[in-house]
Amino acid sequence: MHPTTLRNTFLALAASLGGVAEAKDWLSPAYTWLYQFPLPIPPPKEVKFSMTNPVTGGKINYYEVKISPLTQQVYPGKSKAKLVGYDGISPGPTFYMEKGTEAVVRFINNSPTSSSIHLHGSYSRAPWDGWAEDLIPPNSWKDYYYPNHQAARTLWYHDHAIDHTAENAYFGQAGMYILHDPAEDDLKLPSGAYDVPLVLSAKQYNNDGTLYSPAKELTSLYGDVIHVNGQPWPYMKVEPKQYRFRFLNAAISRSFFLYLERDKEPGQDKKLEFNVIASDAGLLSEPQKVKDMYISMAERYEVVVDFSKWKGENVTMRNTKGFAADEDFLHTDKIMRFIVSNPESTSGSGGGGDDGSSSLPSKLRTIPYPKDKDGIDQSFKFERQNGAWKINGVSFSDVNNRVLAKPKRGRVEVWELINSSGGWSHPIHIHLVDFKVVSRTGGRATVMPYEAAGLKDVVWLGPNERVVVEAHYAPWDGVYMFHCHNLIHEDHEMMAAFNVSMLDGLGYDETHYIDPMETRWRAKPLAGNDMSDDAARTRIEWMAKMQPYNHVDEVDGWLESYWATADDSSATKTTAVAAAAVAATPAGSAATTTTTAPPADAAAVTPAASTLTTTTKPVSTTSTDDKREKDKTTTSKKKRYEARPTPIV
Ligand SMILES: [Cu+2]
Repeated sequence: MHPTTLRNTFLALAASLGGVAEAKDWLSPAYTWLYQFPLPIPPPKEVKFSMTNPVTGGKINYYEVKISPLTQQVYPGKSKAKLVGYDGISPGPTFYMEKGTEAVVRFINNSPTSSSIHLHGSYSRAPWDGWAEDLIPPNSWKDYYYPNHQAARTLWYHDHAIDHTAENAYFGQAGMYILHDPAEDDLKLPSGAYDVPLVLSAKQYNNDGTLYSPAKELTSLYGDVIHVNGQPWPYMKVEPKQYRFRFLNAAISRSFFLYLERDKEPGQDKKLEFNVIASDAGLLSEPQKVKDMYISMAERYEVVVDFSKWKGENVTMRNTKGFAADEDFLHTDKIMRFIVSNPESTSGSGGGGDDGSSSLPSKLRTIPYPKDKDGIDQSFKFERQNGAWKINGVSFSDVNNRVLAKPKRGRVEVWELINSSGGWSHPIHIHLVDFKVVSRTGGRATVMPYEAAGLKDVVWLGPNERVVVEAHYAPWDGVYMFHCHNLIHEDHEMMAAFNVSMLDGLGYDETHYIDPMETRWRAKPLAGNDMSDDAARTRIEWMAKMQPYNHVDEVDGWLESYWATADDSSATKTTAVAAAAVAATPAGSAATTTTTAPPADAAAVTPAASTLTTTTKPVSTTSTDDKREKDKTTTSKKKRYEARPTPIV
């Protein structure tokens, strides 16, 4: 029995004996300051320097983020909570990025535990995707190279360290990363002070005001204290105008079913209308008018709320009790309060168009859905076996078997996700791709309109649900993770990998980035020489010369013309070779020692120890390049696509 359950049982027992009046009201000390503290807004992350990409002539922005301990006074009069956050704040600073400007972000780990950083929503190359075993140990650093080339969207960066993601994210390692593009800017959606990030989370505190740790939890930590941008139940003063709110559910186990109500006229039957305009992969095709909205862990939804009808009133954002698997407590049905002023500001340029009007475009964008495809290519059962969380019976520490899919680069695949674990919720995140939610059967038995009208990278697999998703496995090859985003489940092995295979005949002689543990990109210990701006420039130049992202606009076209003439079997051989090598261990490809990974059965029982030990056994994946057979039919293509420079290592 995990601690929360034990305590709940005690409280319930005490209540039944008349000893406690309100069982399950609180697990934390009572928090009595609802709507009394303002909503904090994380500061924007500043660029350290900009430079020119030596190959493309484009701009690269360079940032440094220090992962540092901090304290936060959550309970007035009690001890401060001890957290670890990006730049020593939680949530971390917000990155504001423009499409077309690449970024290199150096994460410097000044905390006592290892980290790995995943930029969720970015098709980063595998070595910069935050592979769980690609750790940045304490007193080390790693540079992450991000393309910023996708459509405008709300991304987030968060910890992904093997076996410790839940603790690290919960204790503060999460922040927003907002990508703009000109097409979205042209829509004149609410901007500036009217475009507000709202990072939701749910936590539990100890009696002294410090944060309760999820480290020993085995199933879920739902939390009884709801936070927005790090503050429990805050308020926000707004003008009677339109606001764009970017919701991110950064809770480790709690889903939300949100709605708005006027304090004057509360009630589930009086929910207020708002528009959902964007999801994980950016804008929807058109605004979806709703009165409530589900948001599970790691999902992002952007909404526009028009406060002009509620001048001088309070509007409260509520959560719904009694849905999904989540445990409810006294105030978990409340999120935050908006205090709507009477007069509008005369200076604001946001709020829906230059004139402050309340219009919203009826059409937002054309969604690049993958081409329709029949049938099921992969089927995954998310299940609980003898208390362990697994995908098709496999644990992430089962390194010989954890590559569960080998989609060929550029192919569209349909994946079936089945919740076979009884009453639990599993938001499923597939790295690299944006997918279409095709269908949902069982459970809620419907795809919500705001899920269907855009592309997503997380889909909520509710209790007893089966969801079908379809994605284009592009633009890159390489080994990526997919997993449950209940981070307790993820840390306890509900995670696996897929290997987007190299194509022999693509005829595009690129430097490969298939191995997320490749030595040259790994973290390095802090050393004075490395940390100067000059050293950083030299390193960025070296990375840029290998052109990880240069041809992204052309790649889709190349893949399309490849598949127009190639048949599936021609690529299978390569796929199998590459997948086997990486499946044996994801460790570095530069080393030459080949070792066998340990047997997996013990790993399933004690995942923490055995998973970590497997990460130190590198195997060569470069040999797979040598084994590739050259496809004679693509010689002309090969000439057309110039060769890349040899990597400098
Ligand atoms: Cu799960």
